[in-house]
Amino acid sequence: MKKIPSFLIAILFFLVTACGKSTAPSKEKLEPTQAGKQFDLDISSVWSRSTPELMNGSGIIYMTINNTGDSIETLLAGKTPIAKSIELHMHTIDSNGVFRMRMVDGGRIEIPAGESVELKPGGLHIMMIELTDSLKAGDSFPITLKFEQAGEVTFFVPITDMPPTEVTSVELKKGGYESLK
Ligand SMILES: [Cu+2]
Repeated sequence: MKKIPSFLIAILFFLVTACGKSTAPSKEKLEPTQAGKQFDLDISSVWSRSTPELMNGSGIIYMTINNTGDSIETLLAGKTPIAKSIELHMHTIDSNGVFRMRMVDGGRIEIPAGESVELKPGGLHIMMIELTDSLKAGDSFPITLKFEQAGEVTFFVPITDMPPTEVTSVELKKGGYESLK
């Protein structure tokens, strides 16, 4: 048997590992992370934009909500200890090209069975009204969302300057944020 030069083996090894790395992780991260499948929900890419000062006292939360169940789910309301109230909003551009936001129709966001709804800059978002503190990058705070099927679901929202670049699911807890204490 001919001896294969060691530099060729090194190149082959590099190619194999490089290919493995480029395809595997993104798929894994899209899988729901909840152990025991407590909810038919997978909530990922959660973030709130930092506000160095308490600007007009409001803050915005973005996320992707995936309905992994086989019936429609509806986001009805939310609450957080760091704001007086929460509204479900939509960004729109009016006929004069002016950027506006308004409450979503019916005050609710529907997520069809097996589908995802993205709350992202320029579109749907969760608005925090009358914040009690500024939002510092690196911190996080709890939020409770109320769904028609799943009921109250609580998780932590990380505060960042930039949208997250990776799809990472948050850990969901049943009940309101009061139960975290
Ligand atoms: Cu808004």
